[in-house]
Amino acid sequence: MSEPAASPDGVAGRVFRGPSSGEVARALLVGTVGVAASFAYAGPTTDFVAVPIHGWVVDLTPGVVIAVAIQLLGRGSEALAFGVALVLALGLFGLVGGLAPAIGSRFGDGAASVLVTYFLAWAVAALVIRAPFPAVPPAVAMAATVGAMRRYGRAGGVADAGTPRRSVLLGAGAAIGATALGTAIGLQRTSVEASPLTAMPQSERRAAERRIEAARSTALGVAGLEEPVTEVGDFYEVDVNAIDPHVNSADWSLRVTGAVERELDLAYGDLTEMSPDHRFNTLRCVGEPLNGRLMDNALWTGVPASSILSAAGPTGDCECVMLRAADGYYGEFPLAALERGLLAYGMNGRLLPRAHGYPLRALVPGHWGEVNVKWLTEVELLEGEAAGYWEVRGWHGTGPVATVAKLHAQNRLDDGRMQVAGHAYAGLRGIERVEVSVDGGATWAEARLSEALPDPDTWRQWAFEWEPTAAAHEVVVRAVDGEGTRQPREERGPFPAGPTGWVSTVVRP
Ligand SMILES: Nc1nc2c(c(=O)[nH]1)N[C@H]1C(S)=C(S)[C@@H](COP(=O)(O)O)O[C@H]1N2
Ligand SMILES: [Mo]
Repeated sequence: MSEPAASPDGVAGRVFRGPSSGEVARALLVGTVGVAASFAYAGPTTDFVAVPIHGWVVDLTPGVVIAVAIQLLGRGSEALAFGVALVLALGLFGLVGGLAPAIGSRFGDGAASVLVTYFLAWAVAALVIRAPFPAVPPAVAMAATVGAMRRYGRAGGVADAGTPRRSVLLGAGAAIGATALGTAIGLQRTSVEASPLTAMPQSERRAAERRIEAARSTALGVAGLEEPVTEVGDFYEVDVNAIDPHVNSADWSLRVTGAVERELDLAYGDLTEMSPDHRFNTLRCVGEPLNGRLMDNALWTGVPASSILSAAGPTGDCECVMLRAADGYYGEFPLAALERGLLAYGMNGRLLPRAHGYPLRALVPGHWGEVNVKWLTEVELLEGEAAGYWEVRGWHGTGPVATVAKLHAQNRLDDGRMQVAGHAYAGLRGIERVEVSVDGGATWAEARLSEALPDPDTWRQWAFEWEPTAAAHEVVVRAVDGEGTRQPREERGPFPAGPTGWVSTVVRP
């Protein structure tokens, strides 16, 4: 027998046996060290072994399950998917940590176990990450752990019948230590790469700030109501990633391909050199609940998509376009909508933050959030219709947004009146008025509206005050868009085409 420490469970030598608890614990320790080392090396990037696994988890999960998870858990559904990916990564490396020493021991001494661990771990990691080099750190760390355990085991430590508690404590301590160290180093690595610099040419920044200030002054001054311009840190975030892509603008370019007279390949500098446009644009996610929080407004800086499209010269018949992104996401919609759009590299007077699509995203006025592709890499002019990422999964979110009036603030005023308020949004149709009922829909009155922002695809604040006459008022609110069409009353959930109905709430004075 080449096993140095006699098997404590005394079953060695039988033909079939499952792993002992000690072997499972050792395998898990090796796996933990591997995952931690991968994160220490890669940080939250696609070179971290759990990230591609997360992509598989998302791809293999049926669209309906994802839709339900998003509705039930919101962003928690991403954390859940990433948690599953981490467990799978740990299981995969743990399997290597369990199998490799067993295979190695057939070849004799401890050195063989270390080598087999290294090569097996490297091969598995390289296959998952699809790159040879980022697979080296976890493989080295796992091989070293196997080596250390054999050495320590021979010296009478790990899994020796004499001191099981001590070895368990040591192993658990090693796993916790490796995780803490790997996490600390990995997080350090992102801050080196740094969030996109806050730099934006001074003159542009000032121009943006003047507009934002003017827009802020349109607020109705309601306590507890979101501002007309959302702060970058408060702006909702929806995407398919557990870890957003890290795009370096120096190696990035925007390609314009497909049915065009001339294909283009534009560097970051080519875009920022063009004369910029600043536009307010409200975004709303098709997957949000009726009175949800996935609707926000910002000032975006960039170049009109029309100038880039006309330089390429579209020739296709379908009048449709596919936008593709660095995270593998893609969205298809009518070319005419993109022609009104902005290719933005700035948000509220700063460079676009990574979470919102650095270095470049599309803003498609009047359309649901999902076609406002972040981390944009390619604009493909199509010859025929195609389905985007969410359409493949059953959603219908590439068209114009639905009209909505939300109710997000409720106040008792000093003079005894009650106040309700929110934002109303109808995409490019604009908001003509907001109607409020305080008797469950029997009678209606018109709410106050904030002055419209200078750009068309924007929300407006509304507020309504009244003297309470009952112990409870059922308040209902509905918007009328700029074409005179009232928000439909029929109640439907977000899947597949966005929520409909009138927001209502009971106010007790
Ligand atoms: N590349 C990429 N772009 C994307 C997405 C994505 O997952 N990947 N999600 C879309 C969806 S569903 C919405 S609602 C908006 C949200 O933009 P925000 O995160 O800046 O608010 O981005 C869209 N653009
Ligand atoms: Mo969305």
